Amino acid sequence: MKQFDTLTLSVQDHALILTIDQPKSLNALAREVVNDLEAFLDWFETTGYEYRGLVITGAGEKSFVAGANIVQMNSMDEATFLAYARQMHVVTERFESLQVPVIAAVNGFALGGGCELALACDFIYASERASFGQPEVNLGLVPGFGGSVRLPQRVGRAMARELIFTGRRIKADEALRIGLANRVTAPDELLPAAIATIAEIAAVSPTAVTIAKRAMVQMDGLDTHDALAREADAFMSAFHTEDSVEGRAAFVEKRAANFPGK
Ligand code: CO8
Repeated sequence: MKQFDTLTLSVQDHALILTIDQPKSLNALAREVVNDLEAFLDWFETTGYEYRGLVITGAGEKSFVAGANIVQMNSMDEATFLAYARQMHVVTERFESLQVPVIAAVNGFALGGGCELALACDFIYASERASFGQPEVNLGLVPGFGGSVRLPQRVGRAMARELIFTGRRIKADEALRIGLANRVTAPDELLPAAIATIAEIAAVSPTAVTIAKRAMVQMDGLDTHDALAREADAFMSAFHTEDSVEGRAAFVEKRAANFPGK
């Protein structure tokens, strides 16, 4: 298994688990972490597709990711600061574009850049200990790793504005209520729940999941008419796959499908 200084990888069933492993700084996104996330994506995009899903979590019991590294930020010149933000834009877009589903398993603080990393995942499961927020306004800052864009997409314009303008931290139950998290679990059940969902996904057609994901990413921001045209393209490309031929034949023959994955 590939090794990184600030990340650890492990495998459970069909899931690859990526742990941001800097618990002393509550897994804040130091430049070294962001560089490792890029290197991880380089590796995963070329060799990782044997896994049917990726789970991102944070090391320790306290934090998922406590945001950008504020200490490092203070010593950055303007060009470096901008490069840091743009690098995380690229990283979050690459996570969003992976061919397999990505679940954020939020085990503790998901603040600022941590909430933004979770928002770049397909969906979020939260432990009862999780909390979320965009506290940048407390630092005289605004979200810089995509929160202004993805938080309204997830929870709606008005709720996103309230959270960003107040910098308020919300608990897991409220994150569930506003649609930020899909599910809340006991801390010990968090990873098993994410792994179980990836096992469910592993039982269906891999090509269909990839086509559905790609189409839904491309639809973000399109109007209904253009998005429906995109859905028709996606449907037709799925219809012609070997997985679809097998899936439809298996239904007619009343047997379980054995998807070839193409
Ligand atoms: N950066 C660096 N170090 C951090 C961070 C962080 N974001 N968060 C925590 N740490 C460090 C602390 O400094 C402390 O280190 P040390 O032990 O050496 O003093 C250690 O982690 C433990 O933290 P605390 O002692 O503060 O733990 P508490 O349990 O008392 O508090 C909190 C936990 C509430 C999470 C608190 O640490 C906190 O408020 N952290 C900052 C959260 C925050 O504001 N995050 C948003 C940052 S801004 C951002 O993410 C914007 C993204 C876009 C940037 C664009 C760049 C161009």
